[in-house]
Amino acid sequence: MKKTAFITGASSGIGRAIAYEFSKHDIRLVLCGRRQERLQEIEAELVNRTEVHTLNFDVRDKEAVFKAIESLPEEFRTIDILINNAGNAHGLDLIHEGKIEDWDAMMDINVKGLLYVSKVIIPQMTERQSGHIINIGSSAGKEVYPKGNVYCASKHAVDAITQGMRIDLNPYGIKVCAINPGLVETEFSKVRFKGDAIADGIYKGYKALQAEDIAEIVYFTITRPAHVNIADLLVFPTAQANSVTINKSQ
Ligand code: NDP
Ligand code: 8X3
Repeated sequence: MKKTAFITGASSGIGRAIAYEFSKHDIRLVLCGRRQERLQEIEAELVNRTEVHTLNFDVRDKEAVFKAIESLPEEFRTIDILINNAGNAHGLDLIHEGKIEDWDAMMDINVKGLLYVSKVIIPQMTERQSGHIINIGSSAGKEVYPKGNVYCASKHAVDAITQGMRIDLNPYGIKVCAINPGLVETEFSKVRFKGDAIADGIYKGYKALQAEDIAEIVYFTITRPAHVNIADLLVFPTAQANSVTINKSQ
C-alpha cells in the first residue's frame, strides 16, 4: 500500500533531497518549511511522480505546528514515515562569546521543534501500532567540537530523544532511528555563518557528503524488512574522520 511521508525542512538540503528520493518510489509527500515558494517549486517538480501537499510553518511556533498538521486533507492525514529534519546551526562561537539569540534558535528549532511535530504525529502511530520515525541528528550529537557547544548540545538532545522514543514506542512496533551525518554540502553553512564568506570555504578541498547521499541512506532505512530497525547511523565523507579531522588535501 502507498505510504505517506511527512518531511520537515523540505525546502532545502537534506529534506529536499529526501523528498526527491521518496518521489521516485511513489511515496506520498507532506513537505514542510517556512519558505512556501520553495516548497511550491518542489511540489511543481514532483507532482507528476506522486501526490504532494505543502505545509508552511515555523517549527518553533507550537500553535502553528498543531494547526498546520490538523489542516491536512484526508488523503495526507495518515503518516507512515516522519522525517524530523528541520534544523540548523546558528553561529560558531566560544561559549563565553556565544549569542543568546543563536542559542535560542538552535534549542527552539532543533530540539523543541522536533518535539512539537512528534507530539502531534506520534499518537496516530501508537493508535495504529505502526510507523517509522527518522530523526536527523548529526556527528555533532556524538561528539563535541571546539565552539560547537550549543549546536552539539542540541544534537546530543536529538540523540537522547531518539533513544527515548525508541524505548517508549517499543510496545507499539514503531521503528525509531537517528541518521547522524558529518559534513553535508547544503545551505547549512550559509545559515550558520549568516551569509558570511567563511561559509564558502567549509566544503572546499575535499568531497563533502551531498544531500542525495543522506536521502539514499534514509530510503534504505525505510525499506528494511518489518523486523529490522536501523537504530542509529553515523556517516562521514571519506575525507572526514571526526568533527575536527578533515583531509582537505584532495
Ligand atoms: P539546510 O539549511 O539546507 O536546510 C535546513 C532546513 O530546515 C530548511 O528546509 C529550512 O526550511 C528548515 N528549517 C530551519 N529552521 C526552521 C524553522 N524554524 N521552522 C521550520 N523549518 C525550518 O540544512 P541541511 O539540509 O544541511 O540540514 C537539515 C538537517 O540536517 C538539520 O537538522 C541539520 O542540523 C542536519 N545536519 C546537517 C549537516 C550538514 O553538514 N549540512 C550534518 C549533520 C546534520 P525553511 O528555511 O524554509 O524554514
Ligand atoms: C553538521 C555537522 O560538523 O558542522 O551537523 O556540526 S557539523
